[in-house]
Amino acid sequence: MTTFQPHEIEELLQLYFIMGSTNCNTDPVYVLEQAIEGGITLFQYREKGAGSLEGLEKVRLAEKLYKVCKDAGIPFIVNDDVDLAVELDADGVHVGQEDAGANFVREKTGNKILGVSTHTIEEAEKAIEDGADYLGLGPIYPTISKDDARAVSGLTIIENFRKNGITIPIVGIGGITASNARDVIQAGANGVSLISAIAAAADVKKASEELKRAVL
Ligand code: 3NM
Repeated sequence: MTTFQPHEIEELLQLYFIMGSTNCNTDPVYVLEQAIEGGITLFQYREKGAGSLEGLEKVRLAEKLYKVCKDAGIPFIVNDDVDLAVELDADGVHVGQEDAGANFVREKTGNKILGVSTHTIEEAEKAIEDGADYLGLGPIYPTISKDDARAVSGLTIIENFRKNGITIPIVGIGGITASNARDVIQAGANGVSLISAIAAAADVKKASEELKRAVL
């Protein structure tokens, strides 16, 4: 695990790739390697949804993906599974409002990166109080990658958070592609996080490169 300063976390969020085995059309290890070659800045292992791996299989894939990230110098974040993050000594954890409370996660994970999905200013203020390093806001656009996604928020949620004095790093999520990524940044986000625009692309490396150009 590497410890990051706030300004470093802000930069890491620029092109934040999220993926688990069910999001890939081919070997997840290869998908991640290609995404890294294409220029992603941060990776989150998110093993969720129908057909997702469990138990030892989940841990084994996490270990492989963690090694790919380590070798490439890309920080590795675990979605939701605090025990897995601790076991791997991952660089961070991301939790939603339905997962373990951010204060509990902060206590269990020390100074790992802590990301929290929030939908209202109140949730954001609580997350910040609990020690969040960045906030995830979404779904900005319609998404097919999250079964229980909330109603689409549009770019206004990002603008509203900024207007209401939320200054910590923000990453937009949900339906983000190379065509709309720039708008998300212009609305006030520090970066974009996405699954399908990279994981389901016919050419993962090329898709990542296009996204990188869009957010630079
Ligand atoms: N969280 P895609 S939307 C994991 O709204 C996730 O909090 C969301 O996948 C939220 O880039 C989402 O394929 C899925 O739309 C993002």
